[in-house]
Amino acid sequence: MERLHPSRLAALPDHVERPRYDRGALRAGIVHLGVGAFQRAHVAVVNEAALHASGDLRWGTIGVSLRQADTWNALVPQSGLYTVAIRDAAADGTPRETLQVIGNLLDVLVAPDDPAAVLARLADDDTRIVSLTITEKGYHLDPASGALNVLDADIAHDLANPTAPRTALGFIVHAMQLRRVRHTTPVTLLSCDNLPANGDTLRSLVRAFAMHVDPALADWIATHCTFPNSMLDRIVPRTTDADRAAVSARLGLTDAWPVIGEPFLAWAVEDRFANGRPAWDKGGARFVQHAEPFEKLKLRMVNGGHSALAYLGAVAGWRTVDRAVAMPALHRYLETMLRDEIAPTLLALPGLDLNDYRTRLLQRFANPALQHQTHQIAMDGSHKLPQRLLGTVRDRIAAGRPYDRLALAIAAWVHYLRGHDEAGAPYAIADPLAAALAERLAPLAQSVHDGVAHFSAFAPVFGDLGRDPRFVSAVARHLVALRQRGVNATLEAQP
Ligand code: CS2
Repeated sequence: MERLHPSRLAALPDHVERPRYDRGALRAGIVHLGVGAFQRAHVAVVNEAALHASGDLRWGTIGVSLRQADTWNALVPQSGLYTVAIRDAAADGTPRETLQVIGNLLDVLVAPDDPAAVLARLADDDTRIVSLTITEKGYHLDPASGALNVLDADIAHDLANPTAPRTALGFIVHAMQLRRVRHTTPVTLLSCDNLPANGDTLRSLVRAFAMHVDPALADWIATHCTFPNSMLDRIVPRTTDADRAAVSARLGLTDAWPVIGEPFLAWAVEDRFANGRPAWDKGGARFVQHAEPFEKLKLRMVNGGHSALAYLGAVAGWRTVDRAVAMPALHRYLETMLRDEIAPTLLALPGLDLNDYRTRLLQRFANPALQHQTHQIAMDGSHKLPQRLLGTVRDRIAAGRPYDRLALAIAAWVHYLRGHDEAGAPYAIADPLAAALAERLAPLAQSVHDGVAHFSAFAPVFGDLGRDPRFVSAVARHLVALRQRGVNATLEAQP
């Protein structure tokens, strides 16, 4: 089969959507750091719709891979084209899929191979928006406080190496220095990651880093850059070789790296752009004044629900999200936790019916066409749990309300960290703090209660929550149940 390529678009089957704008005239107004599956199945899809609807050709994207050349290898021979496959199942279970070839990714840069090219791009006058999907751990922050981790080896490296940084923060700050000395135009720095107040967080991390470089630079950034907060939502599982083969067969052309997503898409972004923006509202985004209520809703319901389900499911051997949520005891547990413990902590959003939102969310999790792996969601728990579950627990404690099911989800994380499922099958713990977590877990061998107390005294993740004896007891009680009775029986015993 021939490769997907601009010269072969006419050969695609009619049902495949494709770029209808003049790709040759597209300028690169956006540089996206972390050009992974999520950006390609979400941000780029919205951007594509905006290009079609507005015809404003300033908003092509240069993608940057911060670590590996795999995206470059796959997409450069395709001149940046790739397919988004949106999948679900009809009411009778028949799988459905729509395919769209996306054209707004103009090039991919691999940061470790050519950091100078990335810096030059970020400093270019054409670059009006720098967006990021670098995952939680990509921010090199202390997960509980959100402060820059100045002890981090990569951050230390980047402070000392302005021409060859490794981290997104290093690239951004050193590129802003170039913009400053060249009097380049203002730029929007847009975090699209699952962090609370992601824009404010990015701003304070950039500022902390810039202060180490040059306080005058920190001031320049404060006056020339904006950092809108945003909430993005779409479930995007990792692409498998079977996905590549199936999508390529339907295209009649080989796509080395299509991305898979669910039909649902949401994006609420604060309308504070320093130097223009695409008409993303034409593609399903919503420009808002304050993103916080949207973000809390999403981080706590979608991601909190996901993480709870992922740890319980992975330990029980339920490998995919749809399989796990089909287990009656887990479904009931999740529904109750979302309704009774999470929803009451959310901020009011006019027009939002939380019951509908929850029902829809459980349907999204049940999508059988995604095959979303519980182990994929389970990774990096130390950087996810603070905003997904622990903040909710804190709010429940402050309100004097029960949080028993949330405590069970946290116990499931601790249980997951033992590194094998209930059938004894081992798995690796993928987490930047894995070594520290393992050390913290050691006392569990002697006493569950003392072990959980020691574990939850780990301030980078738990902040001061570990000092609450009732929290410690609740997590310990659930952990004993999970160890002794297993996941399913523990869930079945939930009131
Ligand atoms: C998931 C998210 O992998 C994970 O941790 O919870 O990627 C989730 O699928 C998205 O945030 C949904 O918008």
